[in-house]
Amino acid sequence: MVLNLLWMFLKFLPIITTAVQGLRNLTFPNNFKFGVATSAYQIEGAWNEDGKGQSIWDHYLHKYPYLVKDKSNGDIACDSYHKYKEDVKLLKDLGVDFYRFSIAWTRIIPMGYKDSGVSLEGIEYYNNLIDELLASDIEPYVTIFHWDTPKTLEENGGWLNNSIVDHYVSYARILFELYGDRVKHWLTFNEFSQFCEEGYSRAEKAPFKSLQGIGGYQCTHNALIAHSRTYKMYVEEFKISQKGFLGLSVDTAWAEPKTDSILDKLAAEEEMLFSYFYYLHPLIFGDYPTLLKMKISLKSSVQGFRTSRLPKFNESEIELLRGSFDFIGLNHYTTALCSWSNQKFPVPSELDDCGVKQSQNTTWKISAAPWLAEVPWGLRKLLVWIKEKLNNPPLLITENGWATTDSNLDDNDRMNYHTKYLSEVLKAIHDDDCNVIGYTAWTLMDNFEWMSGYGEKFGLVQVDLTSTNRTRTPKDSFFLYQKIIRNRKLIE
Ligand code: GBH
Repeated sequence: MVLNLLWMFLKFLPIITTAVQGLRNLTFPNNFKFGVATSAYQIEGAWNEDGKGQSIWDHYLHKYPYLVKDKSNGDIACDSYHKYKEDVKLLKDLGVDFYRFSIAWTRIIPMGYKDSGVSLEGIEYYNNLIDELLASDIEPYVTIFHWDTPKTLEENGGWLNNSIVDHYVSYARILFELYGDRVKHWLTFNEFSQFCEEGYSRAEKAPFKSLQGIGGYQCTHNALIAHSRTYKMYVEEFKISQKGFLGLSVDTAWAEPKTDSILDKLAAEEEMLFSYFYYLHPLIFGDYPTLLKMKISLKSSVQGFRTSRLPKFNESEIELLRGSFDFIGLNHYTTALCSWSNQKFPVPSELDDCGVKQSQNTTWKISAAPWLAEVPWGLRKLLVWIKEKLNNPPLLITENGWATTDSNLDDNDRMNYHTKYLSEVLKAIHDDDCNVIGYTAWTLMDNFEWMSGYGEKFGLVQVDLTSTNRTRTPKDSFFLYQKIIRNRKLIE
């Protein structure tokens, strides 16, 4: 009898534990952090106030306004330079653990150059913002560079000229000295691919250069070195006293094979190599992936270049790069289907070097941004890929969000998107043992969406662009996220 009961109990045990597990799956680990992100040019405005110098975005969008879909720019944007206190109130109400924002280099050092003098008003602005955040129990997570290169440095070649590394490192030093007592999480760069390949190879972002197959690689090379030197400086001079962590944000879509065929699987791998492994491999193993080096070098020689279009790291740079982070930031929005392309890309070009064609499944829901399709399972696959290929680094999702054309308060699509993507994060944590330490929604409020102007809205908060007051009103997604954060649990 007793034995029978015991037997019954043992038989039920798995059922009981699955139920518990199912429940546990909706819950985020205790130390998991929630935040929202913005960037300086997209929200601050006040482009020429209080001695701020010009960035390439100020300069080029004034010079070529027609490049932006609605001919707008970030001159005023959400006016956060003047309204930061209101922003922090919203953040407090939202209940986030941290706020990821970026510092405008030209507010701190108007002329950009090392030793060219700082702006006290600019310094004061971020002091105030940081203090306001801390007073509200919100941790500042600071992006040192979100694409707004000082115009003066661009006149000297910008990220194509390796002398920018010194200027960047000394700018970063100033930030650690000024704010490191209160800022414990730093991101050196936001998305190499966007300001490098789009900025210097494809002329799709400032400074609108089109050195295809060359510019993007050179820019990335210099930025990677700048990152690793900044990490070394932080570790050697600041980390022990300030006790902070330094990482960077790299973006990638998940590359899914278009069909089950071996060829499509290889194409998807190739896409991951060029869009992601390329940037992360040096930081983990010290150098670019061998396959990438071989392919670009081979193509370069066939094309008549005397050396590879992909620059080489020397021994000391490799030494500096290897392991140069405390955590990795991931910006992720969508998934692309991959197959080999028979399309003629320009030669040379990064697209040609990779050679993969991307498409979307016709059944996927597409956002107001045509590149952004809702494919939640892609995030889980990507997180597992990162765990396996990059030795399971501490991974902070630094951006994830959904675009709409309107800024209606009942934003169901955005609520669905965040819920679905967060549930894939939970599966990756609980079922796949991925080391995901936090999640950041892009973005706090509707703002200047680069070449799409104000037409694509990613915000949890609506901003009335017609009022000089830039009135902020939380959308439904704001309250959903608030609830998720408060319960540390997804709402079924
Ligand atoms: C982020 O980049 C940025 O960090 C942020 O500033 C921005 O506001 C946010 O995204 C929303 O866009 O398929 O050729 O049309 C996102 C990076 C931008 C990468 C779009 C893929 C597709 C271009 N993504 N891009 S294309």
